[in-house]
Amino acid sequence: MVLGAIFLTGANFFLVWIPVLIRQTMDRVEQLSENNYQVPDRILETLFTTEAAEVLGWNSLILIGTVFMYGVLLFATRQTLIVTSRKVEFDIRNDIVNKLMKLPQSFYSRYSSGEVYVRATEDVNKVREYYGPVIMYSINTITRAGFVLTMMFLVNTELTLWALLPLPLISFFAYWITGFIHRHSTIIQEQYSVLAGRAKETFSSIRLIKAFNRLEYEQNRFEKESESYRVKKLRLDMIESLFHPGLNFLIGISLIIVIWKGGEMVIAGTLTIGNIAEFLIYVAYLIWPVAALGYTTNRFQRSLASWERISEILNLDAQIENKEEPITKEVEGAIEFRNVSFKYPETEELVLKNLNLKIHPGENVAIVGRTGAGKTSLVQLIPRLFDPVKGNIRLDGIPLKDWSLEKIRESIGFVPQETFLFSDTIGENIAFGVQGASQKMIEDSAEKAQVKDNILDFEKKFKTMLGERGITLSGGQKQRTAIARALIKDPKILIFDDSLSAVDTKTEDAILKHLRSELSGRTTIMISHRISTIKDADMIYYIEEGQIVESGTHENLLAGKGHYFDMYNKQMLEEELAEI
Ligand code: M5T
Ligand code: MG
Repeated sequence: MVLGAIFLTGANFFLVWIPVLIRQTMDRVEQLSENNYQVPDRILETLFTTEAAEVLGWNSLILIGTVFMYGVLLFATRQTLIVTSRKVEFDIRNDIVNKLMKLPQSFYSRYSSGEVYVRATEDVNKVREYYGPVIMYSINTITRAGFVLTMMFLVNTELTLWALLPLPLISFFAYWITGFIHRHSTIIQEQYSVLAGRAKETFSSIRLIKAFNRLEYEQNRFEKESESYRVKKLRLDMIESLFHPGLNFLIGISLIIVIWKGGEMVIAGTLTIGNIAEFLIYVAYLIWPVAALGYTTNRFQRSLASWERISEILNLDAQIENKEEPITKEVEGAIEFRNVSFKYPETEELVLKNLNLKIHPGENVAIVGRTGAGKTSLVQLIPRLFDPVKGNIRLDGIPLKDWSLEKIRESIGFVPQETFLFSDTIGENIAFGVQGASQKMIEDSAEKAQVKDNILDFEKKFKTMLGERGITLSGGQKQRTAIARALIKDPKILIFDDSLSAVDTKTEDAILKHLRSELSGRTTIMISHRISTIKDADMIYYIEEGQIVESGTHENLLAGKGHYFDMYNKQMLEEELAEI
């Protein structure tokens, strides 16, 4: 940046000599014309030999040289200052994304994804503008105005003062109009996000809209937002169209003053014609730096606001982080909850209350309970998606907080309740958790999850694209793909959060058989609403309102005639009814 400042000062140094050269040339030409000098017919051939040609030739050459130096230095300025600002932008953006990846879930419930997106893009861009254009224009304004004003005062103090008269107006005008444009662009930007968000929502739920016959309603809703955008945009366009004519009007006033006052002085004999030409150029040189003063003040304020928003994120505490020298040894798979209480950051109510649970390595555990009982919340604590508010969780007897986050997460195969698949091929979706997974690994885990045959039925097999630009899997296919994704990691701990709910009982049996035979020696936690899924588990926990109210094997629990027994009977009854 220092280098850029030096280049820019140099560029402006050369710039101020251009009007001087023009003045000299004009004054010499005028002298020659007063002496009735005869211009030779073929001026180029006689270049540098006749007096007129000498004046024009030499001065042109020097002028070209000066302009050339100005151009080279300006290029060097941009290459240093603007390039620096791009690098700053690159660093800040990486820092933000790095931070965003680590921030706790509570951050994401506080900020919408749109807001997060704007901070990582728009705000970073505004800060870049500070390092680029704002600094560049500021240096430019200072050095150019310094050189130009010095020259102007050297030539004629009175005319300088006259010429400077309208300049503050230009500065103020630029400040006012860029401020106005900025305020309105922000409003328009917001309106645009609303419009884009609505369009995205509409098209991703297009099936629902058609099925509920809401096409016309959605169309009208969109049109209303679109109309509001149009009106706001047109207003901004009008103000923007005012900018250049307005600026030109003020410039015109400056130029008229120079010609008027300068003309008087020429007539009085205190100034030459060349001086007027020189002054007109000086005034033109000053216009942009002076306008830039208003413009940069505005930009500077915006950069500052953006920087505040960015540093707010950068200064946030990641909360769930590795402590110094975390444990990275191999995981055995013993999990213990000790008096664990948990609530979500955005609510007050405890979701888990003083919960105790002990799972031995290789044990096959099931968690059942009514909807909203806290099953999902419980298992989310194991890979530390959240931390408990009270009590602690131990993995192999060591508090989770002492473990390396990467190690814990690497050792857990998690199948969330809601399946998320990326817009990528099925193969890539399965391989997600393992870098450089081989085709064989992908196929094996698909086989274990009982989804391989389905995939082979697709024309492009494992290369079939999913999501927006591809096919949509059935609910059960999605779940099994997610199971394959967990299995491919070959994890010590497997967590299935209601992951067989969309699978028929026959497929479920096949999956469970595989899990039991091949995956023995792994700790498995299975959440389910269906007793058939979990009746063979080593241990079943019944959860109600964040507490374990019953535990034991299937037989034990039935004999206890409690909640589990009721649940079982209800399901048996339903099955019988279904058979009739
Ligand atoms: C238990 C609340 C939810 C419910 C309670 C996942 C989640 C849940 N909750 C939040 O406030 N924020 C969240 O991100 O916590 O919910 P659960 O643990 O999801 O219950 P479940 O898994 O036993 O239910 P289900 O329907 O999956 O069987 O009050 O509002
Ligand atoms: Mg759940």
